[in-house]
Amino acid sequence: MLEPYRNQKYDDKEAVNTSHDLVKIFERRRTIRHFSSEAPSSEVILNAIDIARMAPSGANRQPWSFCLIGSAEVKKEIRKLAEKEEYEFYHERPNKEWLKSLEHLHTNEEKAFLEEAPFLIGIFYKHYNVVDGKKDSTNYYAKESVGIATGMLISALHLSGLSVLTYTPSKMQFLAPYLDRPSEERTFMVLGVGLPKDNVLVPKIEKKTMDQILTTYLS
Ligand code: IYR
Repeated sequence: MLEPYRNQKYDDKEAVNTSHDLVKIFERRRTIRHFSSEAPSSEVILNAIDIARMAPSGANRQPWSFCLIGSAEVKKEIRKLAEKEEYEFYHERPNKEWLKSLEHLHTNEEKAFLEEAPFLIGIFYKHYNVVDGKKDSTNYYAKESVGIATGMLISALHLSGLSVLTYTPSKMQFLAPYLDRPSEERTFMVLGVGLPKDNVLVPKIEKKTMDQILTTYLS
């Protein structure tokens, strides 16, 4: 079945102006690690997840699910479980090359932001679907699809004025069982979401330039 495509129409000038404005807005996107205790409205976050839901996915299987966490008790437990994994990552089975690459980010096993961020979003994906306890169908490109949805989620949060910390726990297996996720779900990422703490500092980093990342074949 087909239906009419009702996309947003812009004239060329509007499109160019909008794209320039968006570049300026996205140039300011940064990962922050210290959140204000002032909590944004959960409505903004729910709408951002609603936007992520519109992401393209392999065979439109939409292999993602999201957990929105605001409970202090749940955040505290996630911090405890995460810090246990991170302690191992930083101290018990350190990969020297990896740790060296992280130095400029000043990260360590302490994950206070998991409690300080007013909201956490757990993002999960599944390679297959289960119906009545049995494997029912395959999801294609599940990781790529959830990656796109996560990008749209981060963009929507940023455009709504919220700041995000993309957290990839060193070992993620602890989260899905703690949140009682179905066994076919794998953790993709955790986002800390909120407003930045006053005068928050971020690492001085460079983004690659367009020349470095883009090759054009335009004529
Ligand atoms: N999960 C660890 C280590 C870490 C890994 C990457 I890749 C980063 O970009 C940052 C940190 C941690 O969160 O500390």
